[in-house]
Amino acid sequence: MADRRRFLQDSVLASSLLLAANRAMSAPAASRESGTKPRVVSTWDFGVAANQAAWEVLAKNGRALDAVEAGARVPEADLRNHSVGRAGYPDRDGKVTLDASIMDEHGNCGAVAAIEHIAHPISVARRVMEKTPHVLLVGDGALQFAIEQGFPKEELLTPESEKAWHEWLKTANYKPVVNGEVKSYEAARDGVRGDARNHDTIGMLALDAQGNLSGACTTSGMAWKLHGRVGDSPIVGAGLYVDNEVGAATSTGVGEEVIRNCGSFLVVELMRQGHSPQDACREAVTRIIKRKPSAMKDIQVGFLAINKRGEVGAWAIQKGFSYAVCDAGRKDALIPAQSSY
Ligand code: SD4
Repeated sequence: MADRRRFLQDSVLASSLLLAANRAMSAPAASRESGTKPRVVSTWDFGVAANQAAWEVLAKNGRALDAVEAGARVPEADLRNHSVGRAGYPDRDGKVTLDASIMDEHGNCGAVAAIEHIAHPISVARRVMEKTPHVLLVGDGALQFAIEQGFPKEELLTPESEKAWHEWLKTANYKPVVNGEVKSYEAARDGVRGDARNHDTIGMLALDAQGNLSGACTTSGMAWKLHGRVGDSPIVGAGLYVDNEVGAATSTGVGEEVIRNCGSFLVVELMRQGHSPQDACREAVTRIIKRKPSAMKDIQVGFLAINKRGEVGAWAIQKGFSYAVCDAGRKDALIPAQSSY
């Protein structure tokens, strides 16, 4: 049974990668290398739908900050997605805890970590940025703030996620799985139940018509994590960083490795030194690999970056990471990222 399930999952992965490759091949080469504005980019295949919501803001000369918030809310509300927002897989105690961060063109930033019962943590992160003198609120304090701000307190654990958690409890074996996002999301979309491999994040970066950059990152983090575990996504400089003079970067994958290396900050600093977005992402991945080369076969980390000119690049440790690009020329490009292995 387990073998059959694995076979199905691998088949789904193979077809989704093929689809991604085909779509990428039909995308104009210019959409990857040459800069343009406005433009929005985001991680993984569900980034395509998220980008559409962001584009509605950008196309009306809206602000990049509004665009990334609108875009990030799409997977947060998507019940097929078990790794962002509502329906996210819980921690090992059965609690859905969410992480999110947002950053604007002025260097303002806000974040929430391990927040429960709030379906749109990205919007709470924005309130932290705009309504408090702080950058990061966590746990109960973040929930209390969200409720004070008028966000509804909700049950985020769906029956499907709860069932998956009970399945996981049978072995209670915690191990992050490379590219769990693709397998589970595609499986969910095709009506096959997702499984314990799920973990994932949307990181979104936008350059608006005024030439300003903003970014957003939101996730339920690693499925079956220890209660209280916080990943890279709400840590400014790790899962997200924006410098309006240079560019912006975001990450997905095993957050511990990204935090250790100040990943997104590093990518932006490398762009400041003259690296293209893709080279900057590759160098940041290389640093991660160098620290623990022997562990890398089981780890995925992917970076996505955009510079001030609107040029885009990405790099991952393993094959399988993809990113979505949306601009006036092409709204639904999904591009397989290059990888070190
Ligand atoms: C985390 N980086 O919590 C997130 C999870 C993720 O693909 O992106 N997984 O560590």
